[in-house]
Amino acid sequence: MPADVKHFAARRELAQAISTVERPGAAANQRIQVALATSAAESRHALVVGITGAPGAGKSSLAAVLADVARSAGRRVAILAIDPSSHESGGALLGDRVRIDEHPDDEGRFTRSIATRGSGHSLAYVTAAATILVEAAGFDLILVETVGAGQAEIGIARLADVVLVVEGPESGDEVQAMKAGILEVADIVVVNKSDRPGAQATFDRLRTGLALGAGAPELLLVSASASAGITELLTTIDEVGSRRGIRGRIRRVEAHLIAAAEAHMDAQVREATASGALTTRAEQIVAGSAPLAGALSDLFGFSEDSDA
Ligand SMILES: Nc1nc2c(ncn2[C@@H]2O[C@H](COP(=O)(O)OP(=O)(O)O)[C@@H](O)[C@H]2O)c(=O)[nH]1
Ligand SMILES: [Mg+2]
Repeated sequence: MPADVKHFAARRELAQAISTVERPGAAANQRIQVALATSAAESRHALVVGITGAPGAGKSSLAAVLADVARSAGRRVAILAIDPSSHESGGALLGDRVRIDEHPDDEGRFTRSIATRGSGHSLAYVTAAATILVEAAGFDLILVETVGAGQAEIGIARLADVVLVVEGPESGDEVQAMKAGILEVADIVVVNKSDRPGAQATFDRLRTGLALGAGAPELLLVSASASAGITELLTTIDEVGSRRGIRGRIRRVEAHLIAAAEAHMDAQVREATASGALTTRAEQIVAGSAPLAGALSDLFGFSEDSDA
């Protein structure tokens, strides 16, 4: 085993490496580069599953039982819980921290919460980096839990090999609302809490609502707390994952770069807004004293080529 693999194999080291990439910069890039080299040397590919859906749908519970099933099949499983709001509420993060200690002696498990004070973009940036590190540490299955909140979905869809959307039985009209957004990025839609009344009705409504045929997501009815349908779910995840092929790591680096570019752009826009440069230029354009052409390069540093 190469030294780097040993280095990343220890969960404590992995946790520290993730802390490093939580602060973008040269040290973070160095860590990511080492991780990619480690993975390439081992030619290992992890299966990254994005788990999304409304709060309370059962994402954390599902991730936990999926991890149990995969772990008992001998797979090394990591759970990354992404929660943009957790630093405000404290609740979800605390819950996830409790889970970290559930398997303290099992080197085949890793759980980590990721919460940054930054924008959705920086969260996507850190998540992509963390996933690359976890893969390098030899985890086969990486479950990334995120909240169903627009920005996070786009990030997770770019990053993950398989996107799982979790619905609760009480969704009702929300199911319709979600169809417009989250369901579009779903590879698999799971109606959770099949032990509860209403789950079957939600499942039926979704089956009718989702266009069946090419491109339509898989639809499953499960119960995380009763551990019903979980083996089937894992099989479906693996099937969808294998259809995707082994481009996963490239996709994760792409997601990382896109998130970095978006964060950079965001910062430029904020700066131009705060400094008044944006307003000044807009006033000049309206008054005819400055051209529209070139405004993007003047304000945001775009090259003239992309400024057409
Ligand atoms: N009855 C029932 N409750 C569940 C099931 N899965 C999760 N729950 C409960 O639903 C609540 C929210 O679950 P959680 O996993 O934290 O949802 P998340 O916010 O999507 O991560 C918790 O009280 C869980 O115990 C299930 O299959 N059946
Ligand atoms: Mg949760």
